[in-house]
Order: sequence, then C-alpha cells, then structure tokens
Amino acid sequence: MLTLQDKAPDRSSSRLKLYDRNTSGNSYKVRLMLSFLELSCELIPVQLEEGRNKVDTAYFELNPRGQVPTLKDDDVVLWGSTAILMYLASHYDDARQWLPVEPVALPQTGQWLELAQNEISTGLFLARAVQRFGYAGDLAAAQIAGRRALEVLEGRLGQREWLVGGCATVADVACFPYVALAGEGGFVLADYPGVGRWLARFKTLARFVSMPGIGEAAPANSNYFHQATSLKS
Ligand SMILES: N[C@@H](CCC(=O)N[C@@H](CS)C(=O)NCC(=O)O)C(=O)O
Repeated sequence: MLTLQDKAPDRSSSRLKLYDRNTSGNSYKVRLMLSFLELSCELIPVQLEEGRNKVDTAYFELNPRGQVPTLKDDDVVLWGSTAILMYLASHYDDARQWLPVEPVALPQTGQWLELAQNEISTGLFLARAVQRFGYAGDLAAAQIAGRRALEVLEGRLGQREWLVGGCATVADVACFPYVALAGEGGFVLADYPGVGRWLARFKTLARFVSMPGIGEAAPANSNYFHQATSLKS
C-alpha cells in the first residue's frame, strides 16, 4: 500500500488537479496552500445551481459528498479542505513549517482545524452562504455561532500573531478565508481588533493570493494556476 512517505514529492509537472469554485472559501484554503508551497495546479471549476454543485456520478466517485474542494494528485484523491491541507503540508512542505510535527504543536494545530470545521463553518460560512448563495439554514443560529468563533479567535489573536507557534501554519490557512469573508455574512470585524491585525498580517505572507470578496490581488496574479474547462454536469 502507498503511504505519503513512499511517494516522492514531484513538483516538476503539473499533475495536481483541484475541483473548485472561485467563490468557495473551502476551495480557497487549498489555493492558498498551493501558492504558499509554490505548487502548480490545474483548476477545474464546478458550477453552483440553487445552492448545490452541478456534478455527475463520475464526480461523486471522486467525492462522495459532491462538494468542492476535491484534489487529485496522480492516484491520490482527497476531498475536504482539512484533509487536503494536511496532505499538501505533510507531502510537499520540506521545511515542515505549515504542519508542525512537535507533540504539542501538532494537536494545537488540530484544535484550530476543529474550530474551522465547527463554529467557523456553522457560523461564518453558513451565514454568508445563506445570505449570498441561497443555502438553506438558520441565519440567526449561524450568526450566534459565527460570533462565538470570532471571540475564540480574538482570545488567541489579541495576544499572539499566529494561531500556533511563531509562524503561519495550516491552522491559519484553515481559519483565514471565512473570517476574511465574514462581512458578507453580516459580521462586524471591527469588534475583534486582534483578528483584524491577523487578517492584515496574513495578507502580507509571501505568495498570498486573494479571492473575490477578500481584496488585494485577484487569483489571476498567481502563476501557479491554470484553468481547465468547467466540469460538465
Ligand atoms: N467540510 C468541507 C465543506 C465543503 C463545502 O461545504 N463545500 C461547499 C463550497 S464551500 C460546496 O461544495 N457546496 C455545494 C454543495 O454542497 O453541493 C470542507 O472543508 O471542504
């Protein structure tokens, strides 16, 4: 059986394929990581229709949830932003910056990945998705969960520059997009000054790329991505 260690990283060819959408914050997490690691990738856009992806049975074989993002790296297929971030950081980051390996820093990173998939997702993500893309959901409950996420982040970022240790990690990458997009969900970031400083700091990272709604340069400023035709439904 193939393990991550058995598979030698290969940056020479553009064999990475990412099924994504430019308005999807979960896909954007992966585009950020690809850019930080200077990995070339083919982007395959997946269209949205009435709040759901327009995908066929072939796509469900890649991703049984039918969501974006999905990453294909030769014979490795992964769905879900957390799994993809972990794969890219453990497989392609020779400096071991992005996914700490120390016995305490690693689970601390896991704590923030957990926040990203819980209050950030059920709060910041959902409030934006309901208001901007017509997703079904309880907006009032999403706004409560989203404020809770911002309070937890402020508790850390009011004191420290990064979520784990002294530099950016996958924890920051996983939390950044929906916090940066929180205004589209009706949240007021001025109430969270530490979070605001962290957002500004994150945008100064080398090879930072943006997405619609986040300001700074658009993804087109990156040399690492080339767009494929849309996935047929
Ligand atoms: N937990 C997943 C969530 C993925 C997700 O919610 N994807 C959204 C776009 S950001 C999607 O594909 N929505 C359309 C659908 O579910 O059909 C992750 O972190 O990747």
